Amino acid sequence: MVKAKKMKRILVTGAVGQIGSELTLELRKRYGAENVVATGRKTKPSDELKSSGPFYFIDVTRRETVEEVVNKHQIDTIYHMAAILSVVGEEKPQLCWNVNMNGLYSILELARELDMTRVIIPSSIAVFGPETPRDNTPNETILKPRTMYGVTKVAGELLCDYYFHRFGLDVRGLRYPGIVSHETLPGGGTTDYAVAIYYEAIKAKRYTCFVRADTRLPMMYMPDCIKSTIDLAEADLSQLKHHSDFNVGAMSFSAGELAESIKKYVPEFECTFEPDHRQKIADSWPSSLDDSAAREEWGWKPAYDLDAMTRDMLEALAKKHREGRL
Ligand code: AKB
Repeated sequence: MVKAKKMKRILVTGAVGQIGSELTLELRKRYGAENVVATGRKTKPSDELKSSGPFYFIDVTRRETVEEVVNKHQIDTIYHMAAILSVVGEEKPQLCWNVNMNGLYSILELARELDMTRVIIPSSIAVFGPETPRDNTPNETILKPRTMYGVTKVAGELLCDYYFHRFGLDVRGLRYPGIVSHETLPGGGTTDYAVAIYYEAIKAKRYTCFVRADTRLPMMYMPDCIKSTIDLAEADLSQLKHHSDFNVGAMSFSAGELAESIKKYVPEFECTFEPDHRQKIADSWPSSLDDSAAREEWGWKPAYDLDAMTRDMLEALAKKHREGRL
């Protein structure tokens, strides 16, 4: 039986990314700034990320760069957020495999060798494919993705579960839907339109969306994303039947409905739809998720629906725009 231990010193990889940047700040609030070490590969961290606690540049595909920071700060928990997303993964499949698989393998091996307390490794709705039932997609279902990103996420889930069962490493992960936020832009994903549309609604009052209006995907607002990640990390291990592959749902809307929800608050906003190569990826993903396993095993419950998210996003971005920060 794997024994639950206490998380004390945390390393976040991909801390400059869309989720990692906000996750790091929340973890620093909870566990103390000095106990949460942020790392990125190349992108300059924001002033807040850099000044609020330790920050290092590492490359997850070069294990020695990770190991150095892990040893220096006696890390016992890793949130491994660094990954290449779906669109860039299709442009550069070899890079996607290298970062997502070899990077993951290094993290898992390091955690195993050092007998770490916990590793949190996000997965994605990209594990599903065209043969998967699209509506209310179950946790256990057909996993035959058509993108390299999806392939690495399926293989990653299996590898993480293997480390749990074979080595007793407490690895946990959730399948993120598209994540919408106003602090850090996402990079290279298929669901990026659901973020860009808000920025353009405030800046230009118009947006050309790269998927069809009827494209319906599962989405989640950042506060729920951070909550789901930390709630799963802190869940009672004895209650978990799944480990690395929890569906987490929050809302599901079409790109057309998203544009309409913005129009309620920005009536002059105009959205046109010009699907490109990303449409095919979106069409291979579910429209909504059955997340009953997450609800039953660790009490998952989202707070934001589309309208609440739209209000919050527009308010935050309008403020940034007024202050010249957009
Ligand atoms: C992407 O679009 O690639 C990501 C994801 C759903 O994992 N946002």
